[in-house]
Amino acid sequence: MFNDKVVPLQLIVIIQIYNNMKISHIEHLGIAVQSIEESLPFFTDVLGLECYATEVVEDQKVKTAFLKCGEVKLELLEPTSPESTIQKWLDKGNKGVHHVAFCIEDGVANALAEVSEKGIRLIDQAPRKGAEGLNIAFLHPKSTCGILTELCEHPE
Ligand code: CMX
Repeated sequence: MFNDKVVPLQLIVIIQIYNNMKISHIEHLGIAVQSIEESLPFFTDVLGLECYATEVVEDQKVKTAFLKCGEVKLELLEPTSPESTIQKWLDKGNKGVHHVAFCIEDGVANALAEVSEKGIRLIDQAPRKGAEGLNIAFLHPKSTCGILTELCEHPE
């Protein structure tokens, strides 16, 4: 039988184990655009941000352009195919912020196991490679307050 002082301490330890995931910052905001070429001048010429890289992510059927805004990046996403999830999202009349990506300090795989345990619907069952070589995994917006959520980590 635990006494009054020991029980709360044990509860704290259990809560800390259960809330293991550590988010250091928002890694990037994914912004869907029909054309990077047409959209980029707003971000560079009006907001004064620097586009430091572009990359085609074949398996996601997107072309990306990255801009730095302090510690947070903006990732412009242009569909490269009618089958792209981005094209489908745009075709439904959506545009602008498409997803929010959080940087996980202690492993996307651990975070996936933890959020899955908490009832969150996973899109990716395991981390995979994303743009800029990050390990990434998406959570379904239907279980994340309507926000398509990406967990990511820099590879070791
Ligand atoms: N934000 C919020 N809700 C979204 C969404 C988004 N970006 N995309 C889709 N949804 C919602 C839809 O509105 C829809 O809701 P309703 O049923 O109420 O209408 C529901 O999710 C299902 O959407 P859908 O149009 O039927 O699309 P799918 O189920 O085929 O796909 C999703 C949705 C999120 C599973 C798919 O887009 C996905 O797997 N996304 C992760 C990968 C990705 O986005 N890749 C592109 C970026 C790559 C990169 O950053 O490198």
